Amino acid sequence: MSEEAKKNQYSADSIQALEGMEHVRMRPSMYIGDVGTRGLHHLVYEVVDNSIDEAMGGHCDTIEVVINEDNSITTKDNGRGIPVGLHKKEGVSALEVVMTKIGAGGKFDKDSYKVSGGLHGVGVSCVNALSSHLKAVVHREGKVWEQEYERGKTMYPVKSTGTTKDTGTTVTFTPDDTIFTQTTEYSYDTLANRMRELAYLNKGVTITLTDKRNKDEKGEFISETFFSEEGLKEFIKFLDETREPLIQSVISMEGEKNGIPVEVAMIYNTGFSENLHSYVNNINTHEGGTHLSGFRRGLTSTLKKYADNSGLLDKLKFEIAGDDFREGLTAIVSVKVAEPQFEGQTKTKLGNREVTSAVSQAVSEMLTNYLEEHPDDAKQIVEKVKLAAQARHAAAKAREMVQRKNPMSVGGLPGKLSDCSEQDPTKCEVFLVEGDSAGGTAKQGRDRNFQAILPLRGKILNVEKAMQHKVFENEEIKNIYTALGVTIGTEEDSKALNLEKLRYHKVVIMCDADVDGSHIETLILTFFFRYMRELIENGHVYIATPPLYLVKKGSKKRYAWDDKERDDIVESMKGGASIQRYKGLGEMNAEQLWDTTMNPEFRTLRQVSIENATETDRIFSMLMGDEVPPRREFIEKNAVYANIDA
Ligand code: 0RA
Repeated sequence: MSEEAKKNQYSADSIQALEGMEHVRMRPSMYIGDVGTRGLHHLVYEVVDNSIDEAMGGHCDTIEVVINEDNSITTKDNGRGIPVGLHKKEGVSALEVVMTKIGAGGKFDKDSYKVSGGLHGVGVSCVNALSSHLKAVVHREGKVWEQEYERGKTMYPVKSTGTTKDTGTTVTFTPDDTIFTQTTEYSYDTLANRMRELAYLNKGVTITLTDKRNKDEKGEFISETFFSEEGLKEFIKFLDETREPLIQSVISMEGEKNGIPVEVAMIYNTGFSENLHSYVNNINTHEGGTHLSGFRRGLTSTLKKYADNSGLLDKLKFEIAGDDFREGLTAIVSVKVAEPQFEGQTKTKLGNREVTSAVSQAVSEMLTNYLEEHPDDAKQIVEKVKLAAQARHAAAKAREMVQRKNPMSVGGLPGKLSDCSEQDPTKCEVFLVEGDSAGGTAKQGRDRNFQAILPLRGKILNVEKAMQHKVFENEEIKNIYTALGVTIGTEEDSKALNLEKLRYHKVVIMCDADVDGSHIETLILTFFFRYMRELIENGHVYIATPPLYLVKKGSKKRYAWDDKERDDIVESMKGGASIQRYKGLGEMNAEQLWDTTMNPEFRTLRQVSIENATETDRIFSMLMGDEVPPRREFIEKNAVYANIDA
């Protein structure tokens, strides 16, 4: 190539790179999912993932994440440092290529478990494109190198600013507020949950998180260090902390099967729910996939074989089903797959066929050994399976009742439901209201065209503590199923929720703004989380926010949702204002309820989403489970919705 041609080639490539970066800025959601809170936090995960990659390759053991005072983020690792030498094809430093070229990925070696597809693994260049400013500092080859960027555009060529004995990469970025228009404020808890999870998933790596925006009582920055020596074994204990163990030890294994690194940990508790968590390359695969199928297969076949041989199930009159082996089971499956294929609605379902048998074999070997070495535990587990099978028979009958009712016929709808007249579910809303009296007010206040009211009697069943058949037999819960028109069982999955006939696309929980109200709200959310998770995942669940105060002066009336707002209003009224505190929905008349809480023009609905299913699961079991102390501690420390980003 002539010099002239080379120059043209270079500028053509850099134009392409620029276009890539421009494209990220034009369509950020394509790369990071959304530009709300989730996307904002995703930027941090993206950079940290690269450091974790270094750690997985054995090149790094410490990662520091700092939320700076101005909500910019600094991540620092002691990996090899991003290469700074000339990138032959691009004609600039490799650092610049990694930072400004979409799809350059980062690693030039193919054998790292870098995630393609899904949300992670889009590259640090994406973070750069979506930051108003980013600075990369690399310690490598005895020198300190740096480069800065503005909205992804290089400000100056990579320069050396000093010497060093260390290696590693430090990235400081400020999310662009013209992209993240909703918020650029980082949540410490959200980041802490992810860093904790990463520490468990990558044992031996120390991850610290520091919040420079806040100081504690001692005048020190809030900071936590996450480190796990035993990985999943400790993760399981953390997840099941508030459940009563059935067996004392964690059953776990770590190894490679058919070239696929597999890690599994499981424990049985005395509860009834099944809590399976699965990860691929450190990403939580909410929708499961081939690795989870492999786990189930290995578990079922091994336990079945053991139970049959042991003769413990001889007197049982019916077949044991797969589900029976998983009651009271908490398990984590983590695999590393070189080229993962992600499928499903949220692209969190692993599709790679070869993974099923790898995991299944790993689980069989692990469990066979364990059962042989721990006959007492084995007996406990089999006894529990037997009980589960018996309970399942009772539940199947109760569930049939829920399934059989046809919600489309008016006759099938619950008597307590005041339905709306609109037939198009996308336009319809249903309010689940605590108590008959508030239900009455809501019924008068609503717009009957598109708003339906379902009053619930007092506290609904705590599903966290109830066996399945009790849940399906519960009147209030049956009413929710029939009113919503959702049934259990699809062609693919007999336990999946069928939302095809969902009658309202907005399901609004409306409770008093007091302690009792929030308890009831939590009970309903627990039910949705355990039995109708798809409803939450598809964005159908909302929480209404009734005001706390009415401030009046003469004929002037204004509502306040918190103390500050109340004080501001009182001040703006310049004396003589009276304050009424609403203790419950019942104290409002129909018109007030409509104006403040139900009218789509003025109300605020909080949409419920699941930010981190693993953490949410732990919190529900803590809040609603048996052990009181952790619950009290949690309630004292946090609001109830710490992890339900509503
Ligand atoms: C490209 C190649 C190599 C490492 C990295 C990128 C790298 C990226 C990030 C981002 C944050 N921390 C990071 N650490 C490393 C391989 C380096 C080599 O072969 O020496």
